[in-house]
Amino acid sequence: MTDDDVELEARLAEQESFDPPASFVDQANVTDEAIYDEFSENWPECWTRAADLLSWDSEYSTVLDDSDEPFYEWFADGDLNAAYNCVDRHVEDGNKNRVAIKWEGEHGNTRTYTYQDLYREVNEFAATLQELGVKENDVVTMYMPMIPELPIAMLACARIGAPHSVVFAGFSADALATRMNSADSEYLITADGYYRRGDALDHFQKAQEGLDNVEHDVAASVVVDRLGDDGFGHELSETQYDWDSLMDAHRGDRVAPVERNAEDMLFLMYTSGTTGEPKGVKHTTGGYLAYTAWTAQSVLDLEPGDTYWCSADIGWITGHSYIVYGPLALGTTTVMYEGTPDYPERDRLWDIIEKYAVDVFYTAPTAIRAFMKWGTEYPDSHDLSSLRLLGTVGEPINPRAWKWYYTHIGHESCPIVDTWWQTETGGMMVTTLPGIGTMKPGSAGPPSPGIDATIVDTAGEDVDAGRAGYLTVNKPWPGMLRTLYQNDERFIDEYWEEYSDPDTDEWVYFPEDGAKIDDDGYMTILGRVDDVLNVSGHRLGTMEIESAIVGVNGVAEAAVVGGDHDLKGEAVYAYVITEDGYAEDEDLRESIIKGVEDGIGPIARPEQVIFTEELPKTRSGKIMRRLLEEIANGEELGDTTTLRNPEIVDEIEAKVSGD
Ligand code: 6R9
Repeated sequence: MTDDDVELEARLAEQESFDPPASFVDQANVTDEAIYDEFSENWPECWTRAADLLSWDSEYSTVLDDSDEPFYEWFADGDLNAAYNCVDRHVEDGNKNRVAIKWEGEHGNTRTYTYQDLYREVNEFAATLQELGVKENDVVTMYMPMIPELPIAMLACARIGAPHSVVFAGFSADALATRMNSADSEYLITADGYYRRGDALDHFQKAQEGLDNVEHDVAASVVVDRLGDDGFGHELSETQYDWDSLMDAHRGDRVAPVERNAEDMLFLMYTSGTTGEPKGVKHTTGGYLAYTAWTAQSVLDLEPGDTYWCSADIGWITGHSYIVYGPLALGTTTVMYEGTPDYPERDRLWDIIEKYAVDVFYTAPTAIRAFMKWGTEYPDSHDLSSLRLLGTVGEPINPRAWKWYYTHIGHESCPIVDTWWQTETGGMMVTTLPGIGTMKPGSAGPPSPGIDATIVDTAGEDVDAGRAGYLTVNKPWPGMLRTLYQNDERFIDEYWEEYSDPDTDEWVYFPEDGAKIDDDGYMTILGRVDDVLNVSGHRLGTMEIESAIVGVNGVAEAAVVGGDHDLKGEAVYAYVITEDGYAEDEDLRESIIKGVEDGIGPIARPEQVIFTEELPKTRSGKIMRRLLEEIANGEELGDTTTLRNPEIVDEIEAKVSGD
């Protein structure tokens, strides 16, 4: 580091708040603080402002129907089509030649889709889906890498009113089968493979293993040929079709967008919860699209002429809302990248930003921590002056990482939005608005306009500033999940039971995050308070990992907790009891790791497997996870007096610390 750098770091280390630069404010979409009052005074009618960003086939007459709480309905008697809103209307508005998707493959090969190109491909794939027998309301599963065929397939589904269920390509074959079974999905769109750090990966093999475990008949699968000559030569069965051949047969076909009711399902997205079964979060057409378009406009400050890049994977909610639906609804150019940030070099992302002159960049703290570790020479070797705004999502960002991002990527001239939200919320909920709010590194900011969020204690009373409590949302919002797929009961149990009061008919949404608030109403998110881990910004249930581990031959019992990790935020620690007759050896450790990779995916791979004779349990037989977490973190241990077997704690601790 130069002397200037040292001086800069010292100055920034002291600074606790930052105002958005005037150059940004001058051009921002939202700059008047009065928006907060406007939304709260006119709630719920304020949400017409979001709905007005869309084109409706028939106008809605009520904004919010709350006659059957918590099964809220938004814009309920309106009709619209999401694909029409994300594609056709931009073509009709004279913007057919504007770029919709800029795709960058891992090897540097690129593809550009104008809105006209996207219109053509979405229509042709919609015709293909119809030919395969897909009807309105059939759930179509997608298990695809980051290639343009993924958003094309999603939008083609939206065009014909078939909800999609996208399964992250890094998830295992088992995870695919579980999700297809749960959604009774008879159609799969997948790919032969993709590239990772220069290697061709065989994705079709995994998809095939998943299909083998689907309990019902699968009517058709479509396979994109991504690898060409690098492919693995798999034969397609009678119900498996090659994407290109199908598309060739439908060249020039057009399919009229189906009028969907605002409350009709747009997609399902499975996410982790406290039990082993992933939850099928249901999002609808009107509320979700209005909410993602509105937040993309007000928080990401997107405008049609922008080139915008969100480096998430479309397999997660962030990619659904802020690579596909929000940006395309606004007519923006959205960038998609297939590979990893460090291939072929650690400057790949900065190279892409420079190459496409990206205006707005949205990424995750786990990535920022890796960039920091790699050093400033990588971003410094690129011209990043096109950037106007930066964003983060997925986990808390510590002030040091925030300041690094602000200085070395934003060069002190881009505001940062630290956006708290969830799969279930559909879009951003707690964040500053970049043209208005003072930013405080480490704190996401106030609830967005129209979002009534508070931080409460276990009794539901507001906590004082500075004290830790639980984040709650007291009023519904258009982007919210409507239910868990075919499981209304679990929907109520998981999100509403905790803080709602049926006597007064007050319904409160509980996201299962801890948080605190300061005197200015800024919220700092402290992390999950349930058994959900956040590994590199990816949401994983401890129960899912445990059930993968106990499925391994030789394992009797397992407890999984999260331990602090410099880069991943949290890492998986697995405490394992072996069955009698099995050695606690390297072979078993490897089988356990493989069991987790096969059951969930490599992202859930345990950082450490710790064999133990017993797990610390309370007298009533509950595993004391808190202690296991403290051990993983090398922290001083809390109270062990309620344990049935306190002596085991020292033994486990010695194993983890290597003493
Ligand atoms: C969008 C997304 C949701 C969980 C959420 C919280 C954590 C997300 C955050 C954040 C602190 C932020 N989270 N954004 N924590 N600051 N800005 O990530 O959805 O995968 O469902 O995860 O992620 O714990 O509850 P999802």
